[in-house]
Amino acid sequence: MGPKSRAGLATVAAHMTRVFSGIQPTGQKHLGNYIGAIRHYVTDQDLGEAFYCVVDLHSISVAYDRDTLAENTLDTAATLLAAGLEPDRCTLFVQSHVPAHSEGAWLLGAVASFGELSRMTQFKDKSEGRESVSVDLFTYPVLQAADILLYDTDRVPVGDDQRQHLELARNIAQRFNSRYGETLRLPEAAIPSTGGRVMDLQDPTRKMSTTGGTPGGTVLVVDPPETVAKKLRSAVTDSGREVRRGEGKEGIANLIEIAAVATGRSAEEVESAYDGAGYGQFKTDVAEAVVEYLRPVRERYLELRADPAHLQTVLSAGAERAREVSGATVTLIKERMGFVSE
Ligand code: AQP
Repeated sequence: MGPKSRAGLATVAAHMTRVFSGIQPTGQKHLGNYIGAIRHYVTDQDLGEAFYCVVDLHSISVAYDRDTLAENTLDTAATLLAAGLEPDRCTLFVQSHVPAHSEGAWLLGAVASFGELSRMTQFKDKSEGRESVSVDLFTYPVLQAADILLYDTDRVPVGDDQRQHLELARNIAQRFNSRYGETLRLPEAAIPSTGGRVMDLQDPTRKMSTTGGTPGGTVLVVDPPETVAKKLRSAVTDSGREVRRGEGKEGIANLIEIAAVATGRSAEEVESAYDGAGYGQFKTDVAEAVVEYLRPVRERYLELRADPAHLQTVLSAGAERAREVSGATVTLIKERMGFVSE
């Protein structure tokens, strides 16, 4: 977007690198969320201006429990703060507190096609075999595009499973710009090369997941240390002995990547360190490394969770800043689309 297209919008006139990512309040977050996304939110806080959103509107696209939605939202916000997000270095907010997201989704829906939404693999996976599928599940990627595009986002730290949705957000922005004039910035997905897709420990052919994973194969960020260790020690591997990635070794490859992240090494360094060591020792060491990796996050999480008033204060300040930025973009989008101004 050229600077001219933003003339008059003081809040976004001086563009600095914008980071945006969203995370669902679907219960406790898991090690995949942490390694694939959350830890990058923390490092990306200082790239420019970062916005992180607990996407509660997304979470109602599948069956959910209204009695736990609010608490789960606070749990997720507390997990992000416990991981190292700092309210004076980033904007943390709840999606439903910022109406521009829903409005933006409706407006951008005008340039999204039924055909492209039908091709989204997440929609296919989550709707398959269900008798009733919500409209929100189908239009989920348009809301996600609005989330991202309303913040003039350059960079979106996400796990590998979000690649297709990010591509769609770029296509929507491109189509909008060619139809209505240069308006929306094209975001880039920032997907980690190690840990971008953490696999389920009991079924390493599928990703660790909140809704589709096995309980024993899903390590929660706030699991007690003994539970974390047990889940990792019982991870399914194969009948071989070599701590190497390769054909038919999905379980070991997954543990190698997890170990690499937890100990700050490359996957190759982990492989060399365990040359000839066998799986037993390796699994014990990975379990210990992950326990230590998550320990400070869990401790801080428990402190934060004991102070809901503090969480609410952080989230209301975040929503205020988010409303300012996203509201300006919605105003511009409407102007470009030809709506009468107030
Ligand atoms: N297994 C994973 N490995 C790496 N990254 C992952 N992410 C999710 N699973 C993995 C990334 O975590 C961020 C938040 O995802 P979300 O908002 O979709 O949260 P969720 O619903 O709890 O995540 P799941 O487990 O993916 O839920 P399901 O499978 O039930 O929909 C995103 O950046 C995502 O890429």
